Amino acid sequence: MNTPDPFWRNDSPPTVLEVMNTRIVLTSISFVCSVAVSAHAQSAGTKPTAATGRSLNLDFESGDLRDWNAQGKAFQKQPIRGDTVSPRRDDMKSGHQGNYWIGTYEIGGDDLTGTLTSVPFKAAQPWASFLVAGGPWPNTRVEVVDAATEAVLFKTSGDESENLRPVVVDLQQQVGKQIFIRVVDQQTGHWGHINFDDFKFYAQRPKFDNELDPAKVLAEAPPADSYGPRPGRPQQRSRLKRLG
Ligand SMILES: [Ca+2]
Repeated sequence: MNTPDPFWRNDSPPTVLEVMNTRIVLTSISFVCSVAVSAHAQSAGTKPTAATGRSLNLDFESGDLRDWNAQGKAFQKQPIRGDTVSPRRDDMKSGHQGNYWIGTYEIGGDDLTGTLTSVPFKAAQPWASFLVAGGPWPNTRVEVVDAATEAVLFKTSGDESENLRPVVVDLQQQVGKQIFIRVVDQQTGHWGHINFDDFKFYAQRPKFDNELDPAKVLAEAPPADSYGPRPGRPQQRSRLKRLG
């Protein structure tokens, strides 16, 4: 029994239906490829490097705090490995990059405080992003700082969620200058913690579906002396209660 040749090996010209089927297949392949390229472009970024060219540990994938200086108890035993959020509450997850991230609730709860400061590094590209979550307070924040003047170039708090979300940092005026990152947890009590991960550079402004707007977060932030839960938001469960 002979297997019929495909139309492109057949002497007879292809039918209209065969041509249409081929066009549909080719269009589908093209669409899938373009989506893949687009997704890659949005997720791609460049790791900051030391002067030697070594990639800095700004995503904590070394599993330790090399390239960072931790002050205070909030950053002891960091970084956190894996999603420790979803096992204790079913409405949130860590959303971290890779295997490790910073979450100052996860080890010692809300009442520990401290700062985590990166080594200085060159602003190699005009745009950056990092992942942030945690308390919405002025005292739970991440800063990008000018290393020469120590002026705070950018800051954002969390949005009272554990789900890490990307923020975009405009470094167009800082390209070539030395900067550093400071992760601040000076808040105790309700949502007194900060989550952070994965600082990267971009040549163009990156776009993220779940981007966090720092201006909106800061505008909504309550005064530093307010400790009450905010209406309409889920309350953070106490680890002590959970363990007890
Ligand atoms: Ca990470």
